[in-house]
Amino acid sequence: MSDCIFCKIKDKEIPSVPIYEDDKIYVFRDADPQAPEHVLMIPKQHITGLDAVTAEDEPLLGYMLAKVREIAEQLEMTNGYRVVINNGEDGQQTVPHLHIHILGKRKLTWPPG
Ligand code: DGP
Repeated sequence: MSDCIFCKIKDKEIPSVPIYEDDKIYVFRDADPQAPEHVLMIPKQHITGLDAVTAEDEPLLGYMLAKVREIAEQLEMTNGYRVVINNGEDGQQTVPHLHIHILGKRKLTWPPG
């Protein structure tokens, strides 16, 4: 989508620090990290958020979740990590392109704010 910041990042029109890329997803460092390691995994396909996911997208979502462990291993998050998907206004989603936050390398608190 032409005015989507994460589509522009995926298309390399906006620079980012790449962590992993394949034909379905792109993983890059979050510009406003909330932990010593904080990356975002996005689908290359523009999906605005969890509310927009259809049955057709289920294999892609499964693929993304299954990839998380690989990314965590690559980033040496050996002591655990957290996976977050913010959705909608109350979920504090600020970028309307589905993304999975992967945070680690510190003891994360619970509950989230
Ligand atoms: P969320 O609140 O779940 O929509 O998270 C959006 C995240 O995206 C937030 O943690 C900051 C990050 N972000 C926003 N703009 C950019 C950008 O231009 N580059 C990078 N690397 N991250 C961004």
